[in-house]
Amino acid sequence: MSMDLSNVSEKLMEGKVDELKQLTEQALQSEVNPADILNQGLLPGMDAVGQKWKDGDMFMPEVLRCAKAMSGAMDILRPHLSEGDMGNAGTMVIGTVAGDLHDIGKDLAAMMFEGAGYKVINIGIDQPNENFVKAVKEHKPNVLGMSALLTTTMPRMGEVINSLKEAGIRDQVAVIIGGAPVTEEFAEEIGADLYAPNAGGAVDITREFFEKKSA
Ligand code: B1M
Repeated sequence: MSMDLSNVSEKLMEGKVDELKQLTEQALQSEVNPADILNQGLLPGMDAVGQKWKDGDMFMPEVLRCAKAMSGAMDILRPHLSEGDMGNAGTMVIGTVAGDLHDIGKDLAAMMFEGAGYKVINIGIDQPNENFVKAVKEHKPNVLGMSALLTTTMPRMGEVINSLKEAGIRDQVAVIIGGAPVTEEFAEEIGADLYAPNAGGAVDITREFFEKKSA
């Protein structure tokens, strides 16, 4: 069933946690395609939040509230997405590097990948280098995502890549990095495969990467 999902985006942008949950449940009960709820409701809402935040039209407490609303809606939607009509794009392990407690951008990226059909193993914040390597060995993902928000913790990303090489598993996984201080140049410097300035773009460039690889 099709439905105008702009109210889903609006409730998300207003950070209405409970109302957004109710709306998501109602949409599912009305047999709206779960992928549409995500792609036409939640993700455009979250994109708009990101833009407002960038433009200085929204402040951190509001952004946190919106992320909480997104997360609550995703808890309801997730079982329907994994069962349903979104293909299994692969597996992703994602985490924030050691010494770094920032998780909002990392969780947004995790949600975007989940929405794009990835099975996402989110190992959390402040993860020692060896935990990334351990998770790659254990879950055999095709994508490893790392997030860093501090200039002092960015070097951990290169160290993880070196540890993957030492473990002989670097070639098994595409490494994507992101976070406010991270740049394309830095990604090249440390030998990451991909860099994304935002969580939504991360999914697109990963998709392109695998398409080129298999062409
Ligand atoms: Co922190 N903090 N913080 N902080 N904090 C920053 C990052 C800072 C820029 C603020 C500032 O000084 N202007 C600064 C870093 C300076 C630097 O190193 N360059 C800073 C600092 C200094 C600190 C502390 C050291 C402060 C202190 O204690 N003196 C401390 C460090 C703690 C630690 O980590 N060890 C600290 C603590 C905290 C809080 C705990 C209070 C809180 C974090 C809460 C949480 O995450 N649960 C916090 C916050 C909220 C911020 C700011 C204000 C906002 C970060 C955020 O969530 N942004 C931040 C200032 C800023 O960024 N303007 C700041 C929203 C989020 C959606 O954006 O994470 O960039 P972001 O994610 C983006 C992209 O980067 C990208 O996608 C998202 C958009 O779609 N992205 C990826 C991120 N990860 C990705 C991964 C990908 C792909 C894309 O693929 C894997």
